[in-house]
Amino acid sequence: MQKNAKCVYDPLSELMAYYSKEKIEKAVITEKKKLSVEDTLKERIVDGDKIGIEKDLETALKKYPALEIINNILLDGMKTVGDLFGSGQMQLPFVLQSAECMKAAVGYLEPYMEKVEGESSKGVMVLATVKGDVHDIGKNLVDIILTNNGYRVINLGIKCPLENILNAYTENNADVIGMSGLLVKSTAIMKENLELMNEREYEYPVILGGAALNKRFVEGDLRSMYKGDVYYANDAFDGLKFMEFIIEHKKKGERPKLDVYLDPRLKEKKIPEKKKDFEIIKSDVTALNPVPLPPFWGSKTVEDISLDKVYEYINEIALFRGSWNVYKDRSKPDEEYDELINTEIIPVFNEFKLKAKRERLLIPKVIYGYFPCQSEGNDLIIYKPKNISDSDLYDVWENTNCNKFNMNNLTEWMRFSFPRQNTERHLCISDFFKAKETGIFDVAAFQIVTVGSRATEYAQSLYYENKYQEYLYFHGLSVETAEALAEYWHKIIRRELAIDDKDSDDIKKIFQQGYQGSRYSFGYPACPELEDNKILFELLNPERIGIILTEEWQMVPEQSTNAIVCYHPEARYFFIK
Ligand code: B1M
Repeated sequence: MQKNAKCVYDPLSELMAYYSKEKIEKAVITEKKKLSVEDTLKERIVDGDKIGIEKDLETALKKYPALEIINNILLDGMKTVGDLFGSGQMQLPFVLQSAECMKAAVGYLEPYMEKVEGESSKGVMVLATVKGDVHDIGKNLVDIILTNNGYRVINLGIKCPLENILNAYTENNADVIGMSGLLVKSTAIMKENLELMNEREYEYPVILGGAALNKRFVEGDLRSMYKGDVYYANDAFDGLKFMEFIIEHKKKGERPKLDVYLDPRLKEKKIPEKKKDFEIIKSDVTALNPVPLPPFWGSKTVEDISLDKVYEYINEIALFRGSWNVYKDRSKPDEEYDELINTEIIPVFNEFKLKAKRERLLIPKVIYGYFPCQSEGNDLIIYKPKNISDSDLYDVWENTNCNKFNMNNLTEWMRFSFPRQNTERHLCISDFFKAKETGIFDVAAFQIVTVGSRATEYAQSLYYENKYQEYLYFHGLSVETAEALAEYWHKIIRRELAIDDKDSDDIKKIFQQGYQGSRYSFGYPACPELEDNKILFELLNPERIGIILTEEWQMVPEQSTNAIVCYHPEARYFFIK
């Protein structure tokens, strides 16, 4: 039997119920209605109401075998949950609450079933985040939704080589392969995996999902090259929809007829003429700007940072909509959404912030520094003092006369090569720094921030304890706190460079670059190469605050982010196409 099958008291549900007048009223109505046990159980699943569900399950067991309760009653409830989610009437955190309830109910019924491994499931998916990618949550959400809709999921975890996926597929007599990944590079890995499967003449059905994918790439390009069937899932419920579709056809012994997706916009789109080499021009970014003087050169670590201060920089829209997936339904009045945010979401937000602080689940740490630099074409050269010892290098460079840098006392240390736009303003990050030929030394700031490994461990523990809703809430809070720390530290850097007089007083405007300069994270559109993390790590040595780099250039702990900070007044976000 599952550890948490007995459901007595759940503080989070209690808290949410406390704030959810609507639910309390509903509970009273339900009581009055005296529903049948079948309807009561269904309603419990839809409401995610697991406390005391054993009593109803006991009643149902007098009428039906356990497996029938699962297949005919509980799964029916989950189907309603899926429909409500699909039509925008139910938000992801509440879907997860339902899934938790489903898991607890199934856990309770398990001892009553004669279990033959795999026999009771509707189908089997082998699911993994692909090689080189450490993102967990998207894949885990897919696992939760499929598992609690009657499918068996073999979750192989992150950074998974194709060989492991194929072995698990055979060993478990699976029906579908599911691959997930958040990085742009992961889309290439997925393609490579399908090519290898072609070579070996495997035609297994494959569902792909993750932020860097899109329908045109998967159901256009990949579908036309892969000999088996491949589907693009935009979210976890799409994954469920395709799983159902595949199994349905498999049962009938037929292969579905699938169209190759053609992007309608492509028909009209004119292919831009490629610029000839001599036409590639430098941008018109001014070089007349004054260079600010940083308070120190070199780098330092900062560990005693107030979490409350960091919380002030959390972008609530990114957290509520992006990470927690609580969206506005356009067909409904704004007031309804505001009510949901104020009565359900904000109290949860406040509760989790307190919990993280009280239990030291999020520990902000920063490493940052200011370095003399010059640009050379698309390159940014970072200098260090000549003859500096290794032990002094990764520290504040004491006794460095800030005003007297010249080629006699500096030597080239690192070099970033940034790409340049081949349209629009032909921008390149290096344009925001003084060119080498001017003889002037400029200042580049770099920062790496983290909220620590305890955040990852705690999020994982919630997932393994089947506390799905808390998992989503806490994971979202932890990643958005890392992002908030980056925003906060960028503010400190602007203050230290004395350019913060341009800062907006409105935090929402700060999130839209309401300040002078720009913070560019490696892997984002203006500097898309994740490999640049390697140079940054040599520059700052963030192992000093417990951050390491994987061989695929991702940072561990997961809740970490880095950036180059440009103070130049014309530095704004831009895209390299
Ligand atoms: Co960053 N990040 N991030 N980030 N981040 C991305 C992933 C990025 C795409 C943003 C962008 O460029 N627009 C970009 C990667 C681009 C690239 O590959 N070059 C990026 C980058 C560059 C980075 C850093 C490298 C930046 C830096 O510091 N230099 C850095 C790396 C961190 C590290 O190494 N540890 C970084 C850091 C961070 C934060 C820590 C601040 C934070 C957390 C990251 C994390 O989750 N581990 C963060 C966030 C929040 C994002 C975005 C905005 C959101 C990611 C997320 O958590 N989504 C993201 C951009 C975006 O997605 N719009 C971005 C919520 C999650 C539940 O969704 O995993 O997509 P997702 O799963 C969904 C669906 O995709 C689908 O269902 C799920 C649920 O509905 N799905 C499937 C997924 N798999 C499926 C499989 C299926 C079916 C459906 O069937 C098999």
